[in-house]
Amino acid sequence: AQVHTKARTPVYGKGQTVNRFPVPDDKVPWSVAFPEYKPTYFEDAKLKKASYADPDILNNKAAPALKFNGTDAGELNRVSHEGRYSLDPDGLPLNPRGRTGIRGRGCLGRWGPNHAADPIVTRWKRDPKTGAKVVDPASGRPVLQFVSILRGDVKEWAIPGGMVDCGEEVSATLKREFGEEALDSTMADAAGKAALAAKVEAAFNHGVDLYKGYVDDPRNTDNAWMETVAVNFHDEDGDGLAMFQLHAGDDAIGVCWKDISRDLKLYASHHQFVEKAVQLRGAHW
Ligand code: RP5
Ligand code: MG
Ligand code: MG
Repeated sequence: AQVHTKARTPVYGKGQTVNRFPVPDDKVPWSVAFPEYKPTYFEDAKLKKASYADPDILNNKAAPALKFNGTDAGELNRVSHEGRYSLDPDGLPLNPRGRTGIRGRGCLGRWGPNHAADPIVTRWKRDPKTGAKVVDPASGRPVLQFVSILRGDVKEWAIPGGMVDCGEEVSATLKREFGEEALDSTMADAAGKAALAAKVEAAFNHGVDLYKGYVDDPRNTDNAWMETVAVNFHDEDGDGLAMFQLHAGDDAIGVCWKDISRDLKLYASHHQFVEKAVQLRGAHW
């Protein structure tokens, strides 16, 4: 497997001046000795007051124990898709993909896995006049498009995914986040919200799982990391999802149907997830 790279981005976080301790490729795995390793400790101050965040178990020894590799009483899932993770001598979970140069949670709320869900909504690119599928001349394959959002935090194009709320089903997260980020459902009135939710509900009934596991996210640290379930919702005939009115909402500042090819530059490891949709659909890459 490839070593994580976005999780070693030299400067951590937006508008931050936190530098990661440099970790060369060969020193990423915990199994490789690295005696000089002194990761920078960083914990975003906003986590102290955030309702979604865990207590600071490193500095507050009186904090209640968290059920690592299990599920907390409040139904918070701390199980990793990557298998059992280890804890360091201070009881902090260790990133299953190795060193990142940052110790602590950084700006992630949870110690260990932070679970997200990513809806990859696709359609075929079509000629606006004839409606025929557009075929790439070099590969001879039809071009697939997906709904991409521009993230407000780092200004990178991404899948409109988001965090799984405590006790929430992943299938619900996929619909909710797509509604919030790509259809701007949070700004609609109660009737508008219900109408949008019903549309998404109907269109999201035939998802195909593409990926479950670690995300190479720039927010990852040695003790907290992103994981996701990426699911493909495809509109083969171009008369369902393909016709949705897109409006960027919540923390997204742009939204569009993006042509998919190997040259796409996307947030975190989203490139790798989109490639799986391409393989599934036999599209141009
Ligand atoms: C990525 O961060 C996941 O793949 C998902 O797209 C996203 C979830 O975090 P937020 O969008 O809520 O910041 O790692
Ligand atoms: Mg969101
Ligand atoms: Mg999001």
